[in-house]
Amino acid sequence: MNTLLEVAEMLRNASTIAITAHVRPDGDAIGASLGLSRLLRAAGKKTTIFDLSPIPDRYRFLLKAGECCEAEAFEFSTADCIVVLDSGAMDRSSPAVAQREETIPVINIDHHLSNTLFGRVNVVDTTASSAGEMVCDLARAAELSIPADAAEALWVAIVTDTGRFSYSNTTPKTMKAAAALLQTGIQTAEINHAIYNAMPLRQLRLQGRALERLETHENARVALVTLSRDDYTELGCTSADAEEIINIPRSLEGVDVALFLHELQGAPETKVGLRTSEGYDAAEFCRSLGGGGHARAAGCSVDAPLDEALKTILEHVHQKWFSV
Ligand SMILES: [Mn+2]
Repeated sequence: MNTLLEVAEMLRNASTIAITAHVRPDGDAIGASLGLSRLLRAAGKKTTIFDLSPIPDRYRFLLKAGECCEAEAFEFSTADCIVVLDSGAMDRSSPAVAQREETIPVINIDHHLSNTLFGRVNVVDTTASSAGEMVCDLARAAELSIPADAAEALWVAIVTDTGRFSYSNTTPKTMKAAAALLQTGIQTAEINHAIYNAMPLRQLRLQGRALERLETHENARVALVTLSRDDYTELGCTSADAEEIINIPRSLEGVDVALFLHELQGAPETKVGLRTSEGYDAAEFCRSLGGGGHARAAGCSVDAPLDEALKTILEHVHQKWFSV
């Protein structure tokens, strides 16, 4: 494992830095990428964020022209290093990373318990709430001040990965990082509104559909919702509209294990999102099924249609946590 000080030194000696994050990026992946890119640009570096897509509509207000591109449009020979943010494994990010790892140093900055240390340089801090918080730590290590446009993006990263400062990953250090971002004068109420209270109708309808599907198991200690490919098609939604769906089963009284199972368009498998209470290791559970994540929040895929995947997952849940 390396340190953020070492990364700061590498970045200081670099002139062009390529940045990416995990596929189907969430608020943290997007916010951390934009935040790092902007603070490095303010320090005089050239940066490009590649393959950060698809960006869910609720985060589009953050984007500025010329920050992001497809890997095909980027001249990798100009890059001194590739920073991969918020990604637990090489295959969780753009294939362009694996294709270049021999020739360009890959810097892996992440907070997932299941991180495989796939980079040439690896900083994995499982106590950090978010990759965004780690970018704040990196800025401090590099003695770089955070400009307001970077602060806006990093705020989004921290707010979304902590569930608006409500999950157990929210620490005093998280709050201090957030306070430093506020200090730059960013309009956090407006940002929060854009993320949480400006949902397109289809997204609320999708939540309604999921709520109708709520079911409980194991004496209501397990709650889950499902969405099929047909649900997405019928409501004109994609999985990018489903980021908050897991909060539906998670919010039910007495639930220790919350699950969201859904079928992705154009893929044969079923995606599984998992949120758990203390004493139920979500990362370990998902790792045993080829996925990964954090202790309280993790995910995996099951190579089967929804009904079959649901059976498999419920059997695993029973075996692992409720069979004695
Ligand atoms: Mn994250």
